[in-house]
Amino acid sequence: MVETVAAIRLSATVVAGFGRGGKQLGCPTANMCPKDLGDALHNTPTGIYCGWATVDGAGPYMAVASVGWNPTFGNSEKTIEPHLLHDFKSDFYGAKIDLLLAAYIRPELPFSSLDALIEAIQNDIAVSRTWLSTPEGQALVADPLFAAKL
Ligand code: ADP
Ligand code: RBF
Ligand code: MG
Repeated sequence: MVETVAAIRLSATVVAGFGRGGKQLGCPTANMCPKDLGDALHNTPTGIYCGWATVDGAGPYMAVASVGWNPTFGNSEKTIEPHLLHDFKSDFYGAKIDLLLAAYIRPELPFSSLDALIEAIQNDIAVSRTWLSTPEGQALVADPLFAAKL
């Protein structure tokens, strides 16, 4: 169902993307500032992953993230954009995200319709929630990335 990977730890502020996630796909993604990511942007293999994330230290919340070029839309820049499985009361552009990617779900695919992409994303969310709820998934909350910063 998922393939666990060596932990990938990423930290960056949230920047604006194309405004497509929430409006077109019903799935807002917090785009991580490419400059803050540095080498990690290029070193992280493309694909859909799940893990955990904090927003300005709040959380960790379950997360499912897209890493790559959004081939359905043919972006020219690689992005890392997590969707958090939490109901936020307002947007958090400018906040700091700490993201732990722990399991690989599937490659990014060029879908031929918006509906097909939306269906795949909903399945990714379900798969993520299931795996992150297992003892193995839950244990990741204790990762040093989320240790209180003094
Ligand atoms: P953009 O193209 O600017 O990234 P999106 O439609 O993907 O636009 O919306 C992303 C923004 O929505 C995030 O930057 C964040 O401020 C907000 N947001 C609200 N709820 C969530 C959530 N559950 N996960 C991720 N981002 C969220
Ligand atoms: N974009 C794609 O082009 N192909 C994909 O297979 C794909 N899978 C995604 C899976 C998840 C769970 C999420 C959150 C995003 C995915 N995206 C994918 C990225 C999506 O196109 C992007 O978030 C929006 O276009 C907004 O930037
Ligand atoms: Mg986004």
